[in-house]
Amino acid sequence: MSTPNAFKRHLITAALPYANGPVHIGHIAGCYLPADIYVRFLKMQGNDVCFVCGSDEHGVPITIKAKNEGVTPQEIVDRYHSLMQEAFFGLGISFDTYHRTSDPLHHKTASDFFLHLYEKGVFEEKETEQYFDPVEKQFLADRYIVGTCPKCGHDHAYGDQCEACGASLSPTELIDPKSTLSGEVPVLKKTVNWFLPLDAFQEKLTDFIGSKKSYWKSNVYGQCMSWLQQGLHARAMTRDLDWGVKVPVGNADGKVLYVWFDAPIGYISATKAFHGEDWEKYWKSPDTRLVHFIGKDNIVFHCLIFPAMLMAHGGYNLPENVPANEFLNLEGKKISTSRNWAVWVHEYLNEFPGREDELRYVLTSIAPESGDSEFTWSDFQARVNNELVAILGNFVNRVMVLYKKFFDSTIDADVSSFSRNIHNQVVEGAFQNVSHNLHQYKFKNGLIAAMEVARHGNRFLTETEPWKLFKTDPLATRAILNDCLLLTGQLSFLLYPFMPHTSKRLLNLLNLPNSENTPAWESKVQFSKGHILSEPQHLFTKIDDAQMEIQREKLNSVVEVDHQPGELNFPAEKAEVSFEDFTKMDIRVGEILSAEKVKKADKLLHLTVDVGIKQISLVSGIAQYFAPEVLPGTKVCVLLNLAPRKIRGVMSQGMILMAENPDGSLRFVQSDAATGSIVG
Ligand code: B3M
Ligand code: ZN
Repeated sequence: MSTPNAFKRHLITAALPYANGPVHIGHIAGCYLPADIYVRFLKMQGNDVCFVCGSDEHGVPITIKAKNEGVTPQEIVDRYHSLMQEAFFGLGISFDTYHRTSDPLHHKTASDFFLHLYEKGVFEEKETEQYFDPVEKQFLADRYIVGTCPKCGHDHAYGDQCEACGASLSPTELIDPKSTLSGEVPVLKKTVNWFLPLDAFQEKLTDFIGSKKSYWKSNVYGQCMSWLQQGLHARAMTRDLDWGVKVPVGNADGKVLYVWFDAPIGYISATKAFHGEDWEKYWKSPDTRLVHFIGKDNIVFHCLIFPAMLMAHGGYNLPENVPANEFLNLEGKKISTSRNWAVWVHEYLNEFPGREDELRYVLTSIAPESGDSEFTWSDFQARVNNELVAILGNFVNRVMVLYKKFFDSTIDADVSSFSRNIHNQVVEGAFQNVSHNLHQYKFKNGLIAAMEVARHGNRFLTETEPWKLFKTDPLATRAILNDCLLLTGQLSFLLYPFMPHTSKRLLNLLNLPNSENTPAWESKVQFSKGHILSEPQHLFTKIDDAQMEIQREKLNSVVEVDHQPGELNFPAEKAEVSFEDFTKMDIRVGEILSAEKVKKADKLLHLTVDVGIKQISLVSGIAQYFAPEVLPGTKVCVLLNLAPRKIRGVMSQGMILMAENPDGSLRFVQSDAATGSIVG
């Protein structure tokens, strides 16, 4: 296996997240946190590392979202670009640059890359027939066509795949296809696009992947081999769409580069943005090592398609490793942006200020490194309380408090080495163990190895009982506590890649210099005579049940409003109900009296509605579609006898009936009958 130490330079990339939604804990655990830990560690070891990321701002979903909201795609990506950037920064993800693919530098880079391949004659120009939505007047991406699966008969298969039987499909195979944009039957229309002949790279890619067998993660290697065994086919690298990087050749009006062609070039643009003229050595020098951190759904693009693009271009390094992770689930279900089943990082940072490292710690501990894993709030609470508070925090706090009590927080002689050799062994072992694991992308085990020093410190205190010893032997007590101060210093370096904020706090407690620069790996601390420690302060505090209850309630009050395009637009018919069941529902015409936003909930409005016999309070997930000030006076239909429930602390005593457009946007079901009239 190639060892990172053999290289001078490292270019580390983290997948560019789509700028059509905020970042959630699944993204962090799967990609950004492992990448950040790895980069911090490499930098501590004195490597020249460039860590790039940015927003992926092209692609059809962004155009659909813009259409739904009646704004431009640029407005959508501006909104999410800043939100994501702030969330990453807040959590301490230390990108050297966080770029964006709508930036002119990226457009030029991607355009030049395409042109280079075009001029080399790499592409195949092909005329194909594509589905076209006659109402929306646009070609339809595969995902925006639904119909009946030719293999299993499922009536809601997508143009690229049937999720019922797993068959991969092409849109023309669907029976009774419909556009999810307008609901219309799409028509076939001829169009020319440029294809990358992946089949021509089959052999080179097989050699490339084959050479990784001994040291790539088996899930990544296995997935690549399975693609290769099925045989690669030419893939279109351009699309008929007006949002993206324009295809830089003649006769290509209304066409842009395929989002998966331009997005990985985003890594190159980001490197240029950071390093200017020097960018090339990070991409082309044989002493540079390229590693892509991604989630498992991006494997084929990073391990086969992007390498084929780089091979076709020539002069570029190929990825040395692609340590893709699996998925993180949340409270028993798949995380879903469209269903709002997620813990959003920007919300976490607001609701748990100063607790960035608690999230980093827990997400590293449960990272889906070799299989899907799960986040639950009760596990989060247990790990914070039983590990961070009870082990790490407790050790450091005992040392700080005892030092203050017995020695007025003042060191009486120079202290630079442990009084007992056992500590050296434990600390050296921990540095080696963390290093060994991180080199192999085993972040969970790395963190356990670092925490071992805190466990050791606690055992040492328990065995030596300095609080008892002081009376009879103050000198020995000092030696014990000095050892513990040195252990605390070592912990600040061992934990730095995983918990940089805590690392800083540890140095602050010890009152040691704490520069903005990355500390060196295996650094040592020393205290000079007369050094005064800072006031003892808890590193972590317990998370109580009430805080967790709020989070669980928040999750369970999720209202489904924001659908991904193509998703849920034509749900299958529901099972039959009896007339009697139907008449159980008390639906009445109501009039909205007042509407206001629910605090810290982007999608919710709190409404007061007059339903004739009374006024009720309702919480409705319609904030994205209606401004609160336009609602008073609007006539709506309300299901009155739905069991009341609290949503974000506000009582909701019924439900407003909404109709959902095929594109996922919502409209009121309305009647001009008098307020209070029964519907049924
Ligand atoms: N934006 C997909 C994703 O966010 C895509 C990654 C691009 S990396 C070049 O999962
Ligand atoms: Zn099927």
